[in-house]
Amino acid sequence: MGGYKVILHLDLDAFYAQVEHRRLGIDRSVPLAVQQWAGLIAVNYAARSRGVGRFCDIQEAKSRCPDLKLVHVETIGNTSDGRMGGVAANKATSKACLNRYRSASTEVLKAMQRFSDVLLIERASIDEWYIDATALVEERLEGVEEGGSCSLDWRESHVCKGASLNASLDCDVRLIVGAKLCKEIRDAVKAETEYEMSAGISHNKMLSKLASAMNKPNMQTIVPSSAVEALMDLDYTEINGLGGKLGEKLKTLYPNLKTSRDLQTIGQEDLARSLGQKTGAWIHALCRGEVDEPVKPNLLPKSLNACKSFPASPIEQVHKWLLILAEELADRIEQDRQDFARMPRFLVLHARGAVHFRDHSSQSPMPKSATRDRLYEVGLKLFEKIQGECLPCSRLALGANSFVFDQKDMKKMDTYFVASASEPGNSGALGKRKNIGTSALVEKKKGKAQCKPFFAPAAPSKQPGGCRATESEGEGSRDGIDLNAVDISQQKYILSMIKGAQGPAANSSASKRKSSGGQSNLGQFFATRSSSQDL
Ligand code: DCP
Repeated sequence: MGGYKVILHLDLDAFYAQVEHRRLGIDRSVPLAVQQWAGLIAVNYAARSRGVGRFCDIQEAKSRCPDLKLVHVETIGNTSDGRMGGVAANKATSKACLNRYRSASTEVLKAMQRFSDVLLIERASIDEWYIDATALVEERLEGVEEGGSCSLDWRESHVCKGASLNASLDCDVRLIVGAKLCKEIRDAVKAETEYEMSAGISHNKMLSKLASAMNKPNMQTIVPSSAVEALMDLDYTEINGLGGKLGEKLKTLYPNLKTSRDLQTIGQEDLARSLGQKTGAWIHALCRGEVDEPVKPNLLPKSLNACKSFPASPIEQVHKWLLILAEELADRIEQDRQDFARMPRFLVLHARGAVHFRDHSSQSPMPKSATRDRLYEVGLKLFEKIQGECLPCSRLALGANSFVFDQKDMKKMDTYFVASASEPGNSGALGKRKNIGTSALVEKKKGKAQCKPFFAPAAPSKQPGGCRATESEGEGSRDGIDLNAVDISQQKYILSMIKGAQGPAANSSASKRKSSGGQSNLGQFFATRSSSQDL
């Protein structure tokens, strides 16, 4: 790697609260919080300024802010006609459903992709994304060299406290251009979806993530390389990847060390001895702000899950929950099929026995038609296999995984890439992206001051500490779903498919899409497969 990457981290502000503001037409100045059972899971900034926080209980929140508007997350359960539907929030009989927020997240992604197909986007969670904007920044700078113009005005961004930008440094110029681009992306998202996001602009993912949280809400912050040394004096558990088990392990190993600067005093060999080569090298770089992890395009969930935790329950209750989960999963599989023209190959049931609190699972091929009733039928058989260890039961999850794309669609994808790669100026895998290395640009500007590029090892493939939880699944769990890293060609393909997607009003919820009967081209395409191709 050479030159200076420009990495953006975009994070929706008080995400679920914004979704509810838009859905219910409530002005943003009204203090609002989203509730799940007895807890608050999202608090808007108007409420935060009145002392309401996510960890307040409802009573305390109401006493601090009597005009607080509380909105419960959507809950689903069996209705009198035996179908799933919106029902009153009752933890004993209904479950939380996050479809609203998933749809909103997809809308934001689509808006970002419509902005430019040169951007490499990695979904970090339901409301945050990393974007590698290096190519687009270089393109803009090339335009300047060819006689065009490019604003070097960064007044719309904050600069990390205590730091300043130097427009004669190649690295800072790239961040300034990246910041302009970032503002344009945020404006495009706002115009299309009404949602506001904060953002961080820096040379790597960890720094841009730290930056995006510095001036919330609806602001963006640049962290230039000159700021890194001073910045890396923070509580190391605030760094993405060190907040979980790995952070705990570090605390046990080095009880006196508190900040990332403290961690810098440990030699790489010592870290490697205690934590293994890869993790040791990664932490050594991380605590210096120098980790260079690629932005990995990953638009597709690796699995779809519906889950519910409940008090220790006998088999009749388990069956009742299984039916609800089957309907939710069937809905998600159908939505996913419409969005991505793929079908899962396996159905997996996880159940937790209430005696030993151990999880057991059982899996089978996905039924040919993934309707609620078929998923329920197969789910019952899967539960039978493990019920000896799982009754009474306290948690149930029904999931779908191992996706296959429609064969014809894969062919379409090949054709798309051949065509795309042969367009003049295209570099093949990246389609329209011009093949401009940053080093070439640096070459041309030899006279200018240079600053240190970020060379460092990539993260260990599985970070023991795990990063911040991704998407809430079901009952407020923050375990999140694993995201499937897809290669550039798949990302490009998906991108080409969703480019023509409808605007926000048309796809603001799964149910709306259903009721309008509006299947995407891909949905129809997949639906017309011959039955021999069915799973
Ligand atoms: N969420 C949840 N359970 C939690 C925390 C969050 O269900 N324990 C949901 C609600 C949030 C969304 O995830 O709106 C995103 O979480 P963030 O931590 O990013 O927080 P917000 O987006 O709400 O606020 P901020 O502006 O501080 O990022």
